[in-house]
Amino acid sequence: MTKQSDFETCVILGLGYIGLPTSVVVARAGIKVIGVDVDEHTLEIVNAGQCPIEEPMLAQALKVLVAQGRIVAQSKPAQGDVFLITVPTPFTGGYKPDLSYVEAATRAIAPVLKKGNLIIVESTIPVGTTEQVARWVEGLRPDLTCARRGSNELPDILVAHCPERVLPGQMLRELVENDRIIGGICDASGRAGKAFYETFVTGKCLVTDTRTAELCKLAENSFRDVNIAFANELSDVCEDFDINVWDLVSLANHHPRVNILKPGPGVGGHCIAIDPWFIVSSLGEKARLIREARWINSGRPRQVVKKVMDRVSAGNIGSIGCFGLAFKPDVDDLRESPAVEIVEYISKELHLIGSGVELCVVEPYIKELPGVLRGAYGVRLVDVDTTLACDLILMLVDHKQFYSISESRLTNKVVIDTRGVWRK
Ligand code: SAJ
Repeated sequence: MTKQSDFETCVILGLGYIGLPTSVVVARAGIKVIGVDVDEHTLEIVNAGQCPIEEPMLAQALKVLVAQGRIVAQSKPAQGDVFLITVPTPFTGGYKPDLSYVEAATRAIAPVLKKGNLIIVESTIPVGTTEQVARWVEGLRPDLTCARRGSNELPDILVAHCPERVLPGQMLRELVENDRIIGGICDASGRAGKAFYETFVTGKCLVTDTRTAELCKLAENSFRDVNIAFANELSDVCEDFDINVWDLVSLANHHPRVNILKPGPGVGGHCIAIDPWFIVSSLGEKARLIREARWINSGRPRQVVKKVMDRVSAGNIGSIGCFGLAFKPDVDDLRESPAVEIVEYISKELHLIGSGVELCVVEPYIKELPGVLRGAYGVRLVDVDTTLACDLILMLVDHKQFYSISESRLTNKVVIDTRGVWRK
């Protein structure tokens, strides 16, 4: 199993934002990919050579590989050499990780596992989860020995964790070029994982134990969250001193060892807004800074709503034009998007006061409003010109095309720019 040529078939569980692009880079390395998903619609779309998500170059690549029979999508796993688990790990009400998708994926592959197989969990998971996966496999397949932490014996089933670390918008490149951290439950699992990733990764494949690999991923995203929280706190400080935060950050970043991130309306997406909780929920008091950063960032949307509503209460606002709904620039992804939360709450507040104020939204990456905004009070999905005709302009997502809007079109408007596009 540790020879590259032994990886003939890779079964990928979860054909989402990570599973699909990963299928492409694995198939391009000459490994047959069996993609598995519980969603019938996703299976139909993929098998028709289409792509259910927006990601540069992905649709073309998928079309070719599906047509060549190098990627097939199906509802149940088949036998293979390596099994990649790329399912979501959301959190439940009390910020506790929901591992039910990882457990369901493990249950789904258990019947087809055979001696020599390698299971790799790519989903972001709390520390200790990869060992839990191995224990689930042991329970489901008592006829096979499974990797154990600290054991030197070669088990029938190898288990590793290799967290995905790609940035939406540049996934196909980053999946190949980024360094990978591979945590093996035992040495043989780590070696096998490294051999697998070396079939398509040009970056370094660094081997460690599973717990270190798990925390490494959580630490990376918490690092970014804490640093964004610092920028957000600075923007509040600047406001009190009547200082332009964008100028301040840009000047401070001329220091060779300072790199302050950008303040904004909050932190969205399916990673940074969630992963830090996987540390906090395990350790509570020991992770105070990480928890505080989460509170700062998750409180940002409400601050923006308050600013807007204060301005509405001051009078003369008949319409609000919101720029962007995506969780970050130049993507169509609305998951955990602060912009969506902000529009939703402004709409609720406007409804409460029965204001009659219109809420125009322009989001070039979507064709219809997300469910939570469909039918919401005053909300309409419109074009740039209609949005610019509003009395209050609210910049929420700094998509490239918004930068070309001339500031002269904002004359006599009230402008709240949460992304520093117009820097005023
Ligand atoms: N944001 C700011 N200010 C900034 C940078 C980002 O407010 O200076 C906001 C964005 O607008 C967005 C959120 O933070 O709402 C997250 O965006 P992001 O670009 O920082 O990160 P993601 O969620 O797209 O991807 C992150 C990446 N992790 C790190 O940069 C450490 C990516 O490499 C991971 O693979 C991904 O999480 C993941 O899947 O975990």
